[in-house]
Amino acid sequence: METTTKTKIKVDYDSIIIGAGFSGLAMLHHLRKLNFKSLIIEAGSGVGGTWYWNTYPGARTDSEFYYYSFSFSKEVREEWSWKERYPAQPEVLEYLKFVSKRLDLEKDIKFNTKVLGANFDEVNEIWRVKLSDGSELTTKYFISCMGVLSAAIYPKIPGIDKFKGESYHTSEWPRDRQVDLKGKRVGLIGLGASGVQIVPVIAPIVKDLYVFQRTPNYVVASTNLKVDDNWMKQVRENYDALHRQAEKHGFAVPFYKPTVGAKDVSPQEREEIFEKGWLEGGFHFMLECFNDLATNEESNQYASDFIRKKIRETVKDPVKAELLCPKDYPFNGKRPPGGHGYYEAYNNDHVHLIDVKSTPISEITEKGIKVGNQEYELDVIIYATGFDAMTGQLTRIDIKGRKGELLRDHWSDGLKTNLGLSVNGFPNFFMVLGPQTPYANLPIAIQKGVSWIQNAIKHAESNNAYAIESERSADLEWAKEVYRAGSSTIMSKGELGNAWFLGANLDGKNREFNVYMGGADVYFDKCDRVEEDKYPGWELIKN
Ligand code: N01
Repeated sequence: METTTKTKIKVDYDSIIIGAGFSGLAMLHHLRKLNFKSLIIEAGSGVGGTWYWNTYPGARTDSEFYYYSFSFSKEVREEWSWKERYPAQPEVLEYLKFVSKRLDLEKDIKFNTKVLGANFDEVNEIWRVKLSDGSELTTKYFISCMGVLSAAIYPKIPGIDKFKGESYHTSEWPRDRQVDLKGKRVGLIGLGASGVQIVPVIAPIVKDLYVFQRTPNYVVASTNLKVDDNWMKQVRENYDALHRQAEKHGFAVPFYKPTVGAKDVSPQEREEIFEKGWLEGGFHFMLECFNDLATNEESNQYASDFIRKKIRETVKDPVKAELLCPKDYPFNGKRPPGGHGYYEAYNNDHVHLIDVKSTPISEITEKGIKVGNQEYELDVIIYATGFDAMTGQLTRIDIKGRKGELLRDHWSDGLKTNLGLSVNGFPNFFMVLGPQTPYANLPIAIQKGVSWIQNAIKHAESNNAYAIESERSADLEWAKEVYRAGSSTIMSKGELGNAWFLGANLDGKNREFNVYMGGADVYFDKCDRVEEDKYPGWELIKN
């Protein structure tokens, strides 16, 4: 197959995409509609991205199946049946394998290969992409589909390499063998969404589980259910409507939008609404109870109090219960994880909760974890310590734009992107779920993103352009809007819990909103308007 795009010299591909997860698979499919010769470069041996790498015990979606999936392919929608309301990792991985097979994507994926870097050749206006197998490929368009939470971080604790037992990061869990935790003494560091999912799943298996907690989370119970044929049929019949509804929602979910604030109703009504939301569970509690939990401190306080009450009711040991209650930051200050028996697990005597906020972990030793003077002897340590989110995957490799400028240097004084899709100085480079895209349910955002990129490229090609490039003024304007939107949320106020979306979970990273907090619906509208108005803020380079 020949390339079809307008280039100054012959290139190997019209587009090279990094990553074969939700984003990469969707991007490849969309670019095929332009008759592009495309290639995905994927580090893993199979498709799946996040769902390929994160095979830790208990991994599952915090979002429900009917909006944690694509709607663009009729074949996939008709032929795939989900099994669980909150699908577990193996099911999501099977789904992505099915998408890949049904849309015949695998023939254009190069597995077991990493992109080490890429540089924009200004003379020829093409990208040169360096791969881990030593080869270099040329392409007109270079598209990152590396996901937002893929660059793992380990904590900086002295002695981390000394431990003689087994240790695993959640996102680097072994894929070629079962990790046997039966009867073992296991230590867990990290209680974000990953750690919270692990606790109740391994508690019944291990001999002792030592949970080293620095910051407790507001974990909202999620009721998982089997998806029967009837439910699946209803969703199938309404896929388009559900996705349209999700696109009109600030978090990109097809949810009811509440019209009142928690502070504006009587205490009794508030309690009833919170109870109903809690029963519905997961993101429904966060998004469907009231319209001001992320913006009004008083209302947020009511939600935070409600969850603390639930924790105290569930956890029998009052000392553990108090430790598990977040007190120094508000609900939503971190991304709230969904719980599946999380607090209940602490009612087991062999699940020990160690407060490492008051006395931090001092050292990892050959035998285990030392907190102050106390050493906890362990067979296995699990690091659920998160990611260099939103930017890490892009800044850990050498992406060089005009004049050889590195993307990480370009962002060293603050993030600047055009709607999180493009960056000035980096022509023909696009990002699906780049930094400064919405804090939202991702498959819906991905679907919008790939379709926008497809149309922007089509626009460049139909105008005979060598390149399409974001204008600096547009990047700066978007950075201003990202700051404005973030500043109006409770996430920007007071003491916060090291949230990844603020870059606050990593020493040395700039503290700034890495995501757009103004609402996915508002963002999608902006993207649509840019498309309709023929891409103001982007320049076409024709000679
Ligand atoms: O990572 P995190 P994650 N000593 O950054 C702790 C998505 N996701 O992998 O809060 C002790 O949230 C750290 O403590 P603190 C989802 O968007 C989705 O769990 O900094 N603890 C924190 O508890 C999620 O938000 C799903 O005080 C240390 C933890 O490590 C995002 O991924 C499932 C420490 C890191 O939490 C990231 O979640 C899973 C130290 N030295 C994840 N250093 C689904 O729904 C760090 N920590 C699909």
